Amino acid sequence: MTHQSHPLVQVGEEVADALAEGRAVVALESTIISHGMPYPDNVAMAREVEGIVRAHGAVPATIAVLDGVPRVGLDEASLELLGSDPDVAKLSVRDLPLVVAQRRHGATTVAATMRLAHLAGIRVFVTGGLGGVHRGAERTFDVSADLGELAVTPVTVVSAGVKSILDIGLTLETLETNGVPVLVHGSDEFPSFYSRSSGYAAPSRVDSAAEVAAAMRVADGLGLASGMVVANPVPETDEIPAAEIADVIEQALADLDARGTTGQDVTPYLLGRIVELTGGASLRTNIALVRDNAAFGADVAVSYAGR
Ligand code: PSU
Ligand code: MN
Repeated sequence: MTHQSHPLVQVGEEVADALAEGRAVVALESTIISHGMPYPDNVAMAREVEGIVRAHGAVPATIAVLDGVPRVGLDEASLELLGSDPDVAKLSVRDLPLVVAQRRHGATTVAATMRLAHLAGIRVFVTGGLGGVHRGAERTFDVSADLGELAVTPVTVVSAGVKSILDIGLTLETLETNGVPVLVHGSDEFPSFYSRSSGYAAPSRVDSAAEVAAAMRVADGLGLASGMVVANPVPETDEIPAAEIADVIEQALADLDARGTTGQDVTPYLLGRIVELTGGASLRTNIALVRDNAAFGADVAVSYAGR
């Protein structure tokens, strides 16, 4: 059975019950499954992350559009479909109207997942990496819709920061302009996904899930429209040092240029190319950091729910 908190959004029963009782719920995105990792590691990751969220006392709510229905909370068969069907579209906010109207499948990006999570009443969302301002954006204008969504939707997004396929400095500036708090967990440096360092200082630092939840409550009290970025650096044992990944990223960007790939295909191409160039090492790091984010994000959701 499913529930409808919004006429267009179907919330699974377990998630709906948890929300109705004020228990902790963690939203999870699906572009990371369909367009961020290869099959079958992607499906295994999606299942495992749901388990970690549960082990930390929260209910997982993976979000996607299936047959044109925005769904919050998916079963195993849906995760398998998202991970293996090549016809699943990458779906950002601007794609929602047509994909829903045409009754197609879509895997939601950070931006679209935030929007649907908010419609369902979910406050905490865990992912791997955020989209941001691409390198060379002064030429291409390629700025992820994730940043626009963070400006207008009050959902806390836990990630391992921003990959250096992006311009990290310009991404942080844009978040500041848009009034989005950026809290780094347990570090004075903003992390760059594969690496704990980025060369950019943490805009602010927290050392516990309770501190994040306290900031969220104040944001609620002030009626802030924006979301919040929580950057959780990859565990030391899993990181690829910045100096090591830098050449790989330069190569991936050069290959992107040579192919002339633009638009929504840019990020999936770069993620896939980096996995190839590192012989799978980047995928292991990617999975490890999502696990760690799921644990911390669930702790944040539990702390926030226990207010
Ligand atoms: N960054 C990653 N892994 C990802 C993505 C970004 O390290 O899987 C995905 C997320 O779904 C994010 C989207 O919202 O890519 C951003 O795409 P774009 O740059 O086209 O906005
Ligand atoms: Mn883009």
